[in-house]
Amino acid sequence: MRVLLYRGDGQIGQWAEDLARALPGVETLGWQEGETLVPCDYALVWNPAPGLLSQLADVKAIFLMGAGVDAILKFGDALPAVPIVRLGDAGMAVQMAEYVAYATLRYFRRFDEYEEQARHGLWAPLPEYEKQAFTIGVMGLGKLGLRVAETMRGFGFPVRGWSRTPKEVPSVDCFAGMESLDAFLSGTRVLVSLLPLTLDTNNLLDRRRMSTLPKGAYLINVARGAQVAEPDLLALIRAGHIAGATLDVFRNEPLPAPHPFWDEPRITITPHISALTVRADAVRQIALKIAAFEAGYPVDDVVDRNLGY
Ligand code: OXD
Repeated sequence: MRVLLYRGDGQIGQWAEDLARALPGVETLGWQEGETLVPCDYALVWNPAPGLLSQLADVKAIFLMGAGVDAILKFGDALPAVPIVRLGDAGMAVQMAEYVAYATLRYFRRFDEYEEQARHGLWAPLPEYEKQAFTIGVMGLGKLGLRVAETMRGFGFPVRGWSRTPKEVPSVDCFAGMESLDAFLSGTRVLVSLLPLTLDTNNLLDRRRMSTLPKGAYLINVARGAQVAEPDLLALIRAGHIAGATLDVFRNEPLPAPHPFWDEPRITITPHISALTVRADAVRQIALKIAAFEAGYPVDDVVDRNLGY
């Protein structure tokens, strides 16, 4: 079996070694711009180049080395008509839960304010926030969103979730569809986005919707930056409506040097590290899915191009 490996950052060496271990006998190959690809059974890609996609019409499936699909679906009709499979959890859900728990507790226990006080040599206990008034609202109830919701429930926070289609999650107040979005937002103190980026979620968090959050709300974005209208977020923070934001993703990455977010102390910036692909888990998962394809069994996490995830 021949498998093509391609990453926009060129880092395929370890993936090739791990895949050879997981699928003995597999032949892995790379590709460079301008080359003609030899026929392959499968492709593993991340941030693929357009010149490569047109050569993948005969593979049995394209596997993504990450969870997000926007970087491949943006090619639209230029994509070959073969199944595209994203990573399921693969070690990312626990990292998302760690990140969101850290950011939420930092606000809830007011560590952000204590950090600031300590910088000024100030010893001054602040009133505690009431946990029942600190509802966590998780947008996107896929594998990662569910893990985040469960983790925050475990700390005793009220948790609500919002998804495109109705879901039932124990101890989570579930909302579904655009018609319930305002009701979901109006009772959310900490808004966490784990939504995929689609035509419907691009700019979903605009000024009007973010104003629906109660005064003093926080935003944690670990999904895709383009879901947030960045100037609107900045305006709402400066106006005091949104108390702070922890952002791991941005419309343009790396976040450009002159971007005003860098100068806003109520915005905490991390460089797209909330959940890094755990290569060993990812390769194990992909190898099992290749075995399922070969045996003609159904495979999880096949991307629905109409839905955009
Ligand atoms: C992903 C990411 O989609 O790293 O996996 O953002």
